[in-house]
Amino acid sequence: MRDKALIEGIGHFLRSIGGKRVAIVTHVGGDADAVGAAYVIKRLLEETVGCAGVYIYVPDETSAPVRAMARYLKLDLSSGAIGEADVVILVDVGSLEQAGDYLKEVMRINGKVCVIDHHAPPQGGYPQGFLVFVSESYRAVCEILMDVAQTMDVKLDTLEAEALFLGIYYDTARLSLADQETMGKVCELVRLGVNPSKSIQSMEVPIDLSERIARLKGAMRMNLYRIGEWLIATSQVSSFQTPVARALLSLGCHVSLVAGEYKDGTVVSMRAQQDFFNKTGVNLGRDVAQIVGTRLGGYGGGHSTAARVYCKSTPDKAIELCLSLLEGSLGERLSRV
Ligand SMILES: [Mn+2]
Repeated sequence: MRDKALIEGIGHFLRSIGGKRVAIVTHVGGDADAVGAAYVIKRLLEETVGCAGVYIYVPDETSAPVRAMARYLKLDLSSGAIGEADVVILVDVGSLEQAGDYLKEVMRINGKVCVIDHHAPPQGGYPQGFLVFVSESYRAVCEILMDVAQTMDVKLDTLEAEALFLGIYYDTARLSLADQETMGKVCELVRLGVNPSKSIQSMEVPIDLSERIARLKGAMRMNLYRIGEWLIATSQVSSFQTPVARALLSLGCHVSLVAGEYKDGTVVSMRAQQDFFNKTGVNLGRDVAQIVGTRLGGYGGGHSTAARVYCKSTPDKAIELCLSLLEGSLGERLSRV
């Protein structure tokens, strides 16, 4: 066990909230680790602790693989307001802004807020009164939950083991970042009934044909710019702007801006590599999307590496403003590549 005190702390906390109504909130969009861990926390609270009701909230839009995982686990993801929760558990969030649209409600909750995470806490820490269980020594929150289940003397069933396996598998970049402890845990999960290829298949959903076309057209129409050591790709498609922005990032640029007409205006989806944010401090939500929204008569926001804006403008004008804001933030001129 990497951090016995942390694990016992979480075990005590979970056992202390019997009879309560609990809302579990993941990071924006969710992923296998966040959803897998949330699922097992929900099961522990319902089956072992005896909570009054446990609901899982994934802020903003979920990706197709995350929806497929939830279906596989027969897990209902809640949408809409959190409402009357006695306890909120933030899972795998990394920072408060990752609670997305739920942040306001979380801050206003008239009860306990707890964080269970393996990301470094935000600069300045979490607000006072939050119960924070964070350890960067874990490769995945799902790995934390495995130790918690053991400490609570709970034997995981096959579906729970699969949920934790998927979280560990994807958060370790398909086990390439796994150390001996992680691999030992994976072996234990296999003993509990996980069939790795079957679990992984459950998340690898085929991409819709229209989304494939959008992604490929997005790549064909790409414009590429360079600012210092950073590459910025822009493109325009009439739908699937967000998957196209993600796809361009996976081709190798550091920042992608993908625009399209939407209703009587324009939408721009933007994505950045984590490395870009870490080294430049440029936050797409705060430094680009919010400002574009304000200046072009719409609204925008999001997070450091994922943001979106709606505005009353043409796609060309919106992208032009995004680029000039990036130039301003980075303090350098861009050039066409
Ligand atoms: Mn994680």
